Amino acid sequence: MSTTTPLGTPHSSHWGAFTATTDADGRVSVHPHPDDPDPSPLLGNVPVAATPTARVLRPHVRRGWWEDGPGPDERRGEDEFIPVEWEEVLDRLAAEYRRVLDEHGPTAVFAGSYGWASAGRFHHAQSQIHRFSHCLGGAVRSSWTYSHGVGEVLMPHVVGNQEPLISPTALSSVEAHTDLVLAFGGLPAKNSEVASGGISRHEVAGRLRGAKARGAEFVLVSPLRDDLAAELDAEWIAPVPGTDAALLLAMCRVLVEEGLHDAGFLERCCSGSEEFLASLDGADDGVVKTPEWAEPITGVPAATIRELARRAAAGRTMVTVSWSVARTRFGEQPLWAAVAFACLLGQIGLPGGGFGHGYASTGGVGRRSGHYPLPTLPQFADPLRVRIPVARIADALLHPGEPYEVDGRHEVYPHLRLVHWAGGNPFHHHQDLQRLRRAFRAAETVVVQEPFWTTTARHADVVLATTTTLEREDVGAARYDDRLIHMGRVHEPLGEARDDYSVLAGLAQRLGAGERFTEGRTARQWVEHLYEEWRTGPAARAGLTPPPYREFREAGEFLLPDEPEEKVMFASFRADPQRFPLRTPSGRIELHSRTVAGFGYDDCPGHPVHLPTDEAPDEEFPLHLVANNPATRLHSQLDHGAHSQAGKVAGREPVRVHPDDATARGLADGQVVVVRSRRGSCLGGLVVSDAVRRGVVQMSTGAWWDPVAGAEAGVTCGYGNVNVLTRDVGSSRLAQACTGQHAAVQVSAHTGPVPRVTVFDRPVLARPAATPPA
Ligand SMILES: Nc1nc2c(c(=O)[nH]1)N[C@H]1C(S)=C(S)[C@@H](COP(=O)(O)OP(=O)(O)OC[C@H]3O[C@@H](n4cnc5c(=O)[nH]c(N)nc54)[C@H](O)[C@@H]3O)O[C@H]1N2
Ligand SMILES: Nc1nc2c(c(=O)[nH]1)N[C@H]1C(S)=C(S)[C@@H](COP(=O)(O)OP(=O)(O)OC[C@H]3O[C@@H](n4cnc5c(=O)[nH]c(N)nc54)[C@H](O)[C@@H]3O)O[C@H]1N2
Ligand SMILES: [Mo]
Repeated sequence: MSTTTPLGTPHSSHWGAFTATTDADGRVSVHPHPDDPDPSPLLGNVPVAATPTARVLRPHVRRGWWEDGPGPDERRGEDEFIPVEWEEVLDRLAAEYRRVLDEHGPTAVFAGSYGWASAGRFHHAQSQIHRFSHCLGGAVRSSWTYSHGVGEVLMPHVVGNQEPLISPTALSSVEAHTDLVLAFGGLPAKNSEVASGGISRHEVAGRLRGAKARGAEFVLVSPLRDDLAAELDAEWIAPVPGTDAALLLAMCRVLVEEGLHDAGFLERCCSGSEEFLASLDGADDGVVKTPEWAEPITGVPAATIRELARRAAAGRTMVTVSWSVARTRFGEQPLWAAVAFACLLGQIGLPGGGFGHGYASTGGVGRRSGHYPLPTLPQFADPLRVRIPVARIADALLHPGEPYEVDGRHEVYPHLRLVHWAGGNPFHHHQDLQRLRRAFRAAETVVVQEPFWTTTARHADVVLATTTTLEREDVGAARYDDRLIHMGRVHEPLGEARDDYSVLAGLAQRLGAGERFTEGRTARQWVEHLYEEWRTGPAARAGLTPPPYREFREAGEFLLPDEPEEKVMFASFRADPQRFPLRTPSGRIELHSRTVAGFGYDDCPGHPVHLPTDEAPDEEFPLHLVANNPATRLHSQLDHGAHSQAGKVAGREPVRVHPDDATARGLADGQVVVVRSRRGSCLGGLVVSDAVRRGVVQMSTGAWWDPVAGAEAGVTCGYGNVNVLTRDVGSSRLAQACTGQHAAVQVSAHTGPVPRVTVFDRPVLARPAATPPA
């Protein structure tokens, strides 16, 4: 049942809207949305989803769990799988849920289930699993994100909310008004291809081009030259990774020393500037934060630092910090230092000026501010409200009952026994994967709903075969996008795959919550219901006039009007700080926060400082790894797709190093190398490039972890999952956020046979067991 226009079936993904056509042999082709000025090549990964490659085609259980029952198990991740019938696996899983809930209560269940899943408002996996667990009395969930976990915790202390990372000043305002875009971590074109929930018009590149055409200048501060499009002719400053705070503090001091700062703005709109300015003169540590002080730390000449500060003060400047710069150890500091620098410039609240956190980190940031409501699946209230910081999952599993600190609170990890994931891939996204494997082995039961045999699915006891979006009908929409897309069904589900909704409905029904979870609707009825509720309720109240569902389905989309005004972040606060105070204790921007200072954290004091990383390169691991988000796919999704595979080098994830570092190690372009860190090692395919700062190695996330091939080669991953190298430690006690962006590594030639990549093969299947144990 789908609307199929002559162009094909309208559909949507996190990396773009498209139409899909199917040929006589069932092969799917995708065609970008006709209104998209800059479609993403990531669309090229989609067709493989419709083939059986790497798909979970029916439910499976791990042999040890099926035969010996739940419990911590060293075989988890290496055991055989048994194909089973849906009804028997749901019966058995419901019994296990019952056991855990009856014996230990809902705090023994973890259903945080972090991950991007897929576009689509109803079938969104996290919404489904959260609704499901709320129906059962709740489960432990996670707070914040891997993306911008530092900003989510820090920004409320500094500016009173999360606006700088969710909806900063519109990019159109930057296009029209900014003289200098000062981009820490760059504005990588690759990242703006993606926006959570979908993006039907890719506009970032065009906006930046427009700014340049008007005469705006760009400075790229990043270890990688290609973090900003070459056409923007940026000046490239490449500091040592993890030293941006030192650079910014020195730039702050130059402004003050030379009288280039806006004392009036500090006076009217900021609090704690006395403490902050005194710290620049060494009040805390006796060290004056001059450019000469910053030069040996950052590797950027003092004269360049001084010049950069003056240039920023000479016109309308937008200071932007990518999310990645904070996805690091002590990542609170560069972000807070950038806010302080923008305060000294005094342009916050003016068109095209001030600061933003995450422009181009996705295509949605600065695009729209989310003015119009969207259809939304009600999740009920969380009756439990027990959360762990999202990137502390392995700590929680390994250290039940132990204390930890976060954002001024003393907390205790719950004892998690049943782990249930739908729509995320922790064996891609988490750090130190060998440690995560130990953590998953400590659980009693692991349930994973997945369309694909990801490494996470391979570490489960129960693998529930899930449909992809191509196999179901939904409404696609995102708060930063300008249309609702009717996502039609492109093909029948492969094998016995079921929608997350139907899987969870089956489980809820066995646990006595079926009626509450489903409200008596089929998936198809729910999609129409969500749309109609929205159409006649919030949409109508917002002055929108969308057509009835049937017409929407025929048309394939509904266009949202432009937002009434172009957003300038903190404009009203700037105009009248008394009348429109920020939601900070002082009502102003806090350059020094008494609240944060009161926590007494040496890893995040009360104002921005430079804290040297405790994962600094040394003799054994002399190179800085930058583990950024991948250009050729979204995270680990569809790594077996054509576009992602075309980007591999020697069949592995590419590893980029500077020519000098390659020569020093006798390495040549295209060869298979081993990248090692204190945690593990992985193979990769070498790319020698002067777009990388000397001393830096760049390897993107998202290659599936292949421990099998890796073991044969004497390494921890034979295919190139960078997270076997990264360190599992929080940013600080403040945010406890993901720090996966950096690690200290060494690169050397791989000697000996190159193992076959096995991660897209089906796992070892055991013959069906005669009878499951009672
Ligand atoms: N070292 C390092 N690590 C990082 C980062 C980094 O910068 N450096 N970045 C981090 C960031 S910012 C993020 S956001 C995370 C991303 O981490 P994730 O969001 O976990 O990564 P994805 O690969 O998108 O995982 C989504 C999974 O959901 C599955 N899926 C898709 N649709 C459906 C569906 O409808 N139902 C179900 N049940 N499953 C579905 C996909 O097959 C895939 O396995 O990674 C983080 N990891
Ligand atoms: N194609 C594609 N797009 C994506 C994603 C994807 O997987 N694929 N993932 C999406 C998601 S979930 C997110 S959260 C965003 C992530 O958005 P970001 O976090 O902004 O992206 P990254 O690619 O991780 O990092 C951007 C750049 O920061 C630079 N950088 C790293 N360390 C430092 C440092 O210490 N100092 C400075 N100055 N620069 C540094 C690196 O050179 C890196 O290329 O991307 C989104 N967009
Ligand atoms: Mo992210």
